[in-house]
Amino acid sequence: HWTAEEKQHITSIWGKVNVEECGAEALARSLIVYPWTQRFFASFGNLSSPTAIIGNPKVRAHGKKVLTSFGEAIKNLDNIKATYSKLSELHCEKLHVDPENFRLLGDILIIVLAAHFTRDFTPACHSAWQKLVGVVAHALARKDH
Ligand code: HNI
Repeated sequence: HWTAEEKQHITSIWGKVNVEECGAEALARSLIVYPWTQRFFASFGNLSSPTAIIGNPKVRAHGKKVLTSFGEAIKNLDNIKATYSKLSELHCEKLHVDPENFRLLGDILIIVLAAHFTRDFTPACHSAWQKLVGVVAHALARKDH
């Protein structure tokens, strides 16, 4: 259900993404903007201020992990549900993350990409990424393993 153009927009941006940098930034921003998500990361230590969150090495490492996992979706665009089957089990059954939070993180990721790749981040590109983060959120949220 992807057009050739959509795939192109997704992979051309992805090819320039530094997963460590953008992943850390996206996770840190989402912990700041949606502070209730901090409760999932109590073991990460000091999240008491934006500066603490941005400088927290566990936030950085986890952000990289999350964005690297987006890369798996991009490698398997036509098979995202199966790709995320184990991860959806982890997030829904074990961690009990409210699925709305997947959408919120996806939207933050788009803001981070737009900020990093201003010139390349065209409306068509935005649209392809918006669709991708929606499909990823849906795949992570599914209950029917
Ligand atoms: Ni998420 C662990 C991917 C959204 C809370 N998460 C992971 C792991 C990956 C991952 C990969 C590591 C799994 C493993 O170790 O086997 N998470 C993703 C992706 C999204 C996402 C691709 C995209 C939207 N996770 C979220 C959200 C929350 C969240 C929105 C909570 C608000 N994730 C967690 C928690 C863990 C986690 C909590 C376990 C962290 C730990 O190591 O203690």
